[in-house]
Amino acid sequence: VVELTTEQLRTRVAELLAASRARSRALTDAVDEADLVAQHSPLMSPLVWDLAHIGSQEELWLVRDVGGREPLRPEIDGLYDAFQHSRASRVALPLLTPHETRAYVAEVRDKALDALHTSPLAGGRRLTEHGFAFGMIVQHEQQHDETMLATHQLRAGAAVLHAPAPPPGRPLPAREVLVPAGAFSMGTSTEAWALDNERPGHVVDLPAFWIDTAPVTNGRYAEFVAAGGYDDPRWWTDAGWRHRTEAGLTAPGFWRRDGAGQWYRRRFGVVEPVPADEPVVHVSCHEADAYAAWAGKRLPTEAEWEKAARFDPATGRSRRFPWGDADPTPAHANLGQRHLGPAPVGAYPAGASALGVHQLIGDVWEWTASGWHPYPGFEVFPYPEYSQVFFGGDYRVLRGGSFGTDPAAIRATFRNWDHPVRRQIFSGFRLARDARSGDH
Ligand code: AVJ
Ligand code: FE
Repeated sequence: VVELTTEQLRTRVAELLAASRARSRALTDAVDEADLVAQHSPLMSPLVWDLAHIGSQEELWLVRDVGGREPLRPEIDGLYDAFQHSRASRVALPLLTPHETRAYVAEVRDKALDALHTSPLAGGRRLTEHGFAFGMIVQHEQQHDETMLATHQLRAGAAVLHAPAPPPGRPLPAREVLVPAGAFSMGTSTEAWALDNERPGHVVDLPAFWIDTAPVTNGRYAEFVAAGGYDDPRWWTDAGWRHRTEAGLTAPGFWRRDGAGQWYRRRFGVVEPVPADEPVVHVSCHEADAYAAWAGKRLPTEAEWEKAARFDPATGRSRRFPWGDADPTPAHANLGQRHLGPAPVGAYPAGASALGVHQLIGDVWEWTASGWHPYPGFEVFPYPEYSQVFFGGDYRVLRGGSFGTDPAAIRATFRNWDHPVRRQIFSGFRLARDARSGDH
């Protein structure tokens, strides 16, 4: 990790804040006023709520806390508190209009930049050490930008977002690799902007296991559908089968079959044939578990995922990213909404891990077998509502980020979580299996 001077750190933070705001603006300027305030799905907030909530969190942490300023509009705090109102109910609140929202977030940003230029980013409070509070707010805005992208996917009507196609796929040398038994370092105590749930770094000892070099593709997943996988309770957990039945699941989200049996998908307003070689996306954890059972494998635990991503057998060290310690570039991974979908398998050879596992970062969030729990030695920082209040709930961990995740909001230690029924997120999965003695 390169050490920056305070002035370099301020410049870097200002760039990242500007980039996240450009993304928020692109996602909200793409649609008209009626679309901004509409409820596109009961699972999602109106886009104008996300935008004002981004401003509200920035005001809370950067303007009031770090900057020590008085509230700009204290009367709106409750409207944009995610814990006070469910996503489905936000459309009925007396929200700021799109015009008021844009003025509010711009005013907050001015004051946040004042705070950036006056706050000591070293030798002061833990909250601002290495610019943590600013990094947290950059990540928060980017997380909501991914959520807004998911809202765009649920929105009916013609396409409003456009992006070039991802790079082409290439054959991989192997379908799975053996991860040797042994200890590795999981999580982090040194990554400056890592969130509380990624800490502290700790040693985890794992038996040997096999992991797929790529996420499960549409083509493979379609074989499970064609084999009657959705109608065979043998492959589903009890909770999964109940959900599959109640929700009437028959295929991944946004898939439709024509009279000739060809699968089509609707993505950001465009209908096209489902490409066989891209990672499957918009599957729930229950569907991932069912596919894995049908395929005779299982989902990796999050520890297995992280070891496959970070462990370098040549040095015994854990890397920041699969390819090494350098921040992601467009050659490493499909991130940052540069493309509006996952890339075909093999599209990012430069992003492979030391063990030869591809596309761990970007493309699709990967469901794991692990529930949402704190690491040993976990400490809340800086507030319990980010991670802690969800520990032990009905959640599964997802890893790696998607094409909709910004590089600033993903690391090989980053942990996401969601309910196992959810599939409006950009979720896919890869498979693992136990090693037997003698495997090599
Ligand atoms: C980490 C993606 C589960 O969106 O619910 C945003 C991130 N937390 N605002 C979410 C978050 C507060 C969070 N996830
Ligand atoms: Fe939030």
